[in-house]
Amino acid sequence: MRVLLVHPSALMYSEIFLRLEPLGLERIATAALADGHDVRLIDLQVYGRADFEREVAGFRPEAVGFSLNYLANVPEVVNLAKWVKTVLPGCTVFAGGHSVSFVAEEVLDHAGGAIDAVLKGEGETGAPALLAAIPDKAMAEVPGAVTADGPGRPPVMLHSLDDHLPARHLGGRRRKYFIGVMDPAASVEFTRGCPWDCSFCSAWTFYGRSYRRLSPQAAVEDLTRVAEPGVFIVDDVAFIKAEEGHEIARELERRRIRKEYYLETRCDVLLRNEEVFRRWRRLGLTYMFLGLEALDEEGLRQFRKRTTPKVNNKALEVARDMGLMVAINIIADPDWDEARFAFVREWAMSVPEIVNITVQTPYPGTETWLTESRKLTTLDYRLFDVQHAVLPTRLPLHRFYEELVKTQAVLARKHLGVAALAETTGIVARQLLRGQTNFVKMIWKFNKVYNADRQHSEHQRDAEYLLSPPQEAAAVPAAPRDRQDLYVHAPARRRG
Ligand code: B12
Ligand code: SF4
Repeated sequence: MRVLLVHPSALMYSEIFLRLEPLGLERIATAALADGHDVRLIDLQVYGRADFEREVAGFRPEAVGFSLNYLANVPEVVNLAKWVKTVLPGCTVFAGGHSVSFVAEEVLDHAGGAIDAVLKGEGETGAPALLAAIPDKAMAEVPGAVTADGPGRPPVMLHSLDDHLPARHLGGRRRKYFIGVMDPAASVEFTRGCPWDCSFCSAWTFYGRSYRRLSPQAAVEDLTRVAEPGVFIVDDVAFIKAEEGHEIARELERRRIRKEYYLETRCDVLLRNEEVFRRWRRLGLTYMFLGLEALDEEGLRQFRKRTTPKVNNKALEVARDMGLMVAINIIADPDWDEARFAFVREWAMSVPEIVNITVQTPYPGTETWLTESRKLTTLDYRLFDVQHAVLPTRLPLHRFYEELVKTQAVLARKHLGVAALAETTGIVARQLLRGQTNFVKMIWKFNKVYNADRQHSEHQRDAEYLLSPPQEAAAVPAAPRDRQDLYVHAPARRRG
């Protein structure tokens, strides 16, 4: 069967920092190729709408699968699906990915028949099963599939992550993928899932609070297929288990593979497993993202981060001592006033790290979606991008954005600091020599993207599709004791 896999376009506010390859779709492509399908992949982060239309017209796919990891991409994907059905009425259209797994019925509804099925959960198992079911019109029977007939059987977890290493050759325009100064950058996955349960996050509810890994052999095999010198490790929390990180490191040392790495981890994990991070530093680990989220005890408790300001500060010291370039995330509560923004700005200026500010956003699939007692002020999917306030702000909304943008400017200064540093160390010059301009362009785009008037005016746009509001908060216990309603993949003890 001719199958076209499609990743939607990048979100404007993220694109200035990074643009990464669609790893999930590349893995699904491998699974579909193994079943003998003729598979193509188009990533609209790096190709335009005209390219997509040309691909559909030329390839005439019998099935089109959209990736919907991000809620803000829902309207775009629904409209693309409707367009596909008008030009190829016989084509089966399906969608899968992180966010759509939590709003499957709503998305089918918005599409009004243009999306035949939403596949919840991991796609490496679901997509091949769905493709196999198309000729018999048995899609509703596929585990994880939600169709016009309603939800069917629960999704099945992949037996081994070693199977279906990403089909990177299908993408094209790989030089467009970058993260900060790491330009170009490929992505790899060593582990999947997260055993913590932060209240604002859906990584744990998607994977049923499980945590799995690729074998060190498969992880290294995948790395050897990566041509780029820079690698972003997509794991939610890198090197949770020190021994696993050591095993991969050992193999890389043996095979003398050295690249530049960017990873994300928790402060407590960095402290607990300092040695493994030091070893990876020697192998090329250069950039680290630490999700601090809050600066005070109370904030950390509210987010159920299960860590303390003391641990966080200590971790920053350790990372500095290792000579890593660290980026930190802080979550801005819409309740912040001028004084709180000023405090955060002051703090951000006092630390050498790059500080990133995102706005607290209750997403479907998170606990805060159910427990957040403040009423959502908008149901426009496009505003659920952690750069807009979707909860009531204490300050007038425009004022809130002014403060946010002013704070983002601190961030910009940090970035410009990094740029200046990069320039002095010759990184930018070397990138330009190699024709890599993503990072340089990003520096200039910054002021254009972060703009209070624009962010404010985006709330006034007409919304074609609206998110269904969460159930009345009162109907939901404050801290759901039985969290099974949140899970996409059921936790191990419930599975089966
Ligand atoms: C790596 C990552 C990123 C990378 C993006 C990589 C990329 N090109 O997509 C970067 C760093 C760029 C990123 C940025 C952001 N991210 Co992010 N990210 C992740 C993370 C940690 C892992 C995703 C990943 O690559 N996994 C590995 C691959 C192999 O899996 P996958 O892509 O999920 O695909 C699997 C399934 O989803 C499914 N699937 C995917 N597509 C399809 C398609 C079909 C047809 C089917 C059937 C199945 C299917 O099958 C795949 C294989 O099993 C997740 C958390 C998580 N654990 O999922 C958050 C997560 C997805 N991100 C999140 C957020 C909020 C963001 C940002 C908005 C945050 C920010 N601070 O700016 C930005 C927006 C990015 C954008 N699109 O512009 C939220 C999503 C919230 C939401 N509901 O929308 C998540 C869930 C984290 C969280 N805190 O809850 N992110
Ligand atoms: S925020 Fe990080 S540590 Fe917390 S549940 Fe999500 S992935 Fe895990």
